[in-house]
Amino acid sequence: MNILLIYPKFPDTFWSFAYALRFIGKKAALPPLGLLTIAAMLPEEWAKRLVDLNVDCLKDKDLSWADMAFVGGMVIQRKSAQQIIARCKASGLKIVAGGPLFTAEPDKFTEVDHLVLDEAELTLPSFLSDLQNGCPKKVYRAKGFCDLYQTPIPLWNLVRMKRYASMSIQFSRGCPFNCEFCNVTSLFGHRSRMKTPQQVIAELDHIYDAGWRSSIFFVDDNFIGNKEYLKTRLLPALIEWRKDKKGCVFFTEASINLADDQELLDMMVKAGFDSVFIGIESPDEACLMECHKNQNKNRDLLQSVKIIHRSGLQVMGGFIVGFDHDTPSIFQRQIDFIQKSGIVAAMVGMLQAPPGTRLFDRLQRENRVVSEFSGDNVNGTTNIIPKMGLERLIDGYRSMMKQIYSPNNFYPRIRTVLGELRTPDITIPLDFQRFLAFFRSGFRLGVWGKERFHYWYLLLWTLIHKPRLVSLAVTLAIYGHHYRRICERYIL
Ligand code: B12
Repeated sequence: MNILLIYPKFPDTFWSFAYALRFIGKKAALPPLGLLTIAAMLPEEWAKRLVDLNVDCLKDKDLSWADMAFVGGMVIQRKSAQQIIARCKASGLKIVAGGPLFTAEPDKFTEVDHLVLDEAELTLPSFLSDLQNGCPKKVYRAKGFCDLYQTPIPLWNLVRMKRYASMSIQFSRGCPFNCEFCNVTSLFGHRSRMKTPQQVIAELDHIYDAGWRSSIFFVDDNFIGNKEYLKTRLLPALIEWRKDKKGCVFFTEASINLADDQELLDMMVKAGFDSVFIGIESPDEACLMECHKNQNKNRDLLQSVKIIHRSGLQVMGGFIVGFDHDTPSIFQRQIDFIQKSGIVAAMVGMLQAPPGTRLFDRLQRENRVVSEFSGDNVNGTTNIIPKMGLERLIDGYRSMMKQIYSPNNFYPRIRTVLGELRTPDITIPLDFQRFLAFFRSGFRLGVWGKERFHYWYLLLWTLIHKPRLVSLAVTLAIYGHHYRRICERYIL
């Protein structure tokens, strides 16, 4: 059997980092970990090829080589997935599809031969055995969630690592919290299901042995879902692992209660983590109450961010406007919070209701869900009727985006975070690509860019105050360029 694994193209969005990747000569941010994991679950004797449309083209000769196509992806890749399916159909190829897009919208893909949905650890074995017996079904669904002990090491040899900015590893799935707008608990459950430290180390060894020294994303829904296990099992193993290793800086996603545990923060930094994405959502207590973001309530959110920065982790933050309790003053309050926090990568979205969330159910009961969920919560659209009125929300959102990414606000935030961050001991070795990125940014931002004054002032400031963070300063300046371009093209 020849299996072609195909990953659809992402549109340009805040998260694609398309405009930033050009500086470092990379084509995509991350490899398709879901498909690589699936590949490892298929019979060893089957030949496998991966075509990730974010770094490759899908050629006719790939299609004619294959006996079957396996397609994965998320809702935001819907359009590209539909095109891939049409091409596979036209060349008479049987299609197996799974992953978040198809699990969320199976009814929209009637032309797919086999929809192997939910977690593949639970559904793929039945499909494979039915296939062997000559009676594969159209749809495979699972009840409940799998045990991650069964998850194999992704087939990393299918990927050309050099084309990506980061590699990825999944330690856990699920989140103990229950935010109203988030679909993580319905997709992955309330309990954090974890791999053993041995599994994680084996995955890291594969990536390291393939020559990778740059960043690695722990793609967990909430990395600190089980703090005890982290402190006693995983982090000690990671600290031990990196003793004889170079580079490989980690980043992940976690909840704000990370700030309450200094021991955990110190261990994460020692293990090589340098940044963390956190859902801050809103500085307004009534909004946090409304969306059941209990972990963010009754705390000084600014102070929590500062604690994390001072411990050595840069905070990237998610923010939402358009809650029922939001009044027009929210936009300025969010801007003030973001500026004071020094959160450079501030991903601000308008409240959206993804199907499967409690928010979706509530707003549907109130007849306030008006269109399909776009799959992207940072694109200046929403599928709901906001209480403050759609026009007012869009206007406020646009003006907020314009302000937070304008060089006048963006560059001071970089200086705030650099000033607060504890200088890391573990860094990515400087390679030719990153060296080149420095010159490209000097030219693009420092000569051509409207921000040229801010750019050189930042470099000078960093050289004086935090010389070991110059490379981070350049990286953050490049992010700013990406955010501004996306804003200009799609939001403003
Ligand atoms: C890493 C990640 C990203 C990376 C993408 C990297 C990449 N190249 O894929 C980044 C950071 C760029 C990203 C961005 C976004 N993401 Co994202 N992301 C994740 C995250 C945290 C991990 C994905 C992962 O690697 N999982 C590990 C693998 C092993 O799991 P998996 O992919 O689900 O695969 C399993 C099954 O789904 C299945 N499977 C997968 N593929 C296939 C294929 C076949 C044929 C079969 C049979 C089975 C199968 O088997 C696997 C093993 O069980 C998930 C949350 C999560 N826990 O999965 C969200 C998630 C996928 N992201 C999501 C979203 C919404 C986004 C954004 C749109 C965010 C936003 N701002 O709105 C952006 C859009 C991206 C863009 N470029 O514009 C949603 C998708 C929802 C959906 N139904 O589509 C998720 C589920 C998070 C959530 N809470 O809802 N994301």
